[in-house]
Amino acid sequence: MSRILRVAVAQMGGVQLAETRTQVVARLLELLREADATAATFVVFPELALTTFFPRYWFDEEAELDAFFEREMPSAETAPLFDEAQRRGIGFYLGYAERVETKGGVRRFNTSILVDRSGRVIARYRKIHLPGHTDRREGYPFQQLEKRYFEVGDLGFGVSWLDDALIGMAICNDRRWPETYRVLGLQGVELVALGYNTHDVNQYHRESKHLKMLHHFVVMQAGAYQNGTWIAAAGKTGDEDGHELIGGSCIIAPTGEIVAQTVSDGDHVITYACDLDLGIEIKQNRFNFEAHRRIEHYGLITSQLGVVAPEPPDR
Ligand code: CDT
Repeated sequence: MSRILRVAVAQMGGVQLAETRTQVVARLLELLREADATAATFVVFPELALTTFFPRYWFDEEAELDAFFEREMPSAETAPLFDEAQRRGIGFYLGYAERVETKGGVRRFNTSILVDRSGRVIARYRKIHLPGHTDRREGYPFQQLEKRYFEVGDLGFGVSWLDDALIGMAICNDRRWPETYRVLGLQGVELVALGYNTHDVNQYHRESKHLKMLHHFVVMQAGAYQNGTWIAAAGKTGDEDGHELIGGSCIIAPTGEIVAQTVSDGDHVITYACDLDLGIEIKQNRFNFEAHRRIEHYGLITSQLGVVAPEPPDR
């Protein structure tokens, strides 16, 4: 008998700077209800779902920056989402900016959590592949200050059982790196939940909209197929504070096929009945890691960071 998980991807239109947490949570609640109406039992929300994508702005004052961060989860403002999800028996993935106070000082991460159907946080992931820069870039259409505002995640790429589905998490830029999927794949992941915020233009080089979408999909389709896993990717889309975010939220099968995709520029739910056993054939044959991987030849992947090419021949 196949194992079916009805997965919903809850795409959001832009979250404007002026929107309060309470207003955003009201939108998330509506998306949750829509997902429930499609009989979904697991919902994926975007990266930094509770606020605008604030790393596009330079902040001088720590207090200004901290306004975008959550000190606890759930908080008074986000508790209604947890309560409603529990009432409806729906699990979810939620991305947000996490602020933690430790003996060593304040730490900030770009985080996602996995919440089970009883409203309990069962796993946390802190974004590892932080894009952007730490300095202010004059003349750019926007800043990308994730490297300034967040620490590199310290929890690794893990997997957790949510009912009988083995779920891994990743965030936005992580989807462009094959290592993300392979580390999850080596733990037998069956569904990668992923939230993102991707601008429709690059900061420093021109790229056609066609290529932006191609790259968005191609990395996830390859990651799904090469690891025999489902991927559920939820983004923000449309206008966010005058900046355009790409849509293309989607559900991808372990075959690499896109089985569902959003079409609108606003809040929008898509649902698919994911057969978690669909990846088994791929995991047992084409990408049977145990039988075919040759780790004795992969050492450079963990021992070397950048490219070291041999000297070109003298001409
Ligand atoms: N949020 C996020 O990770 N955005 C990145 C932008 C990369 S540009 C340096 C993305 O992969 O879409």
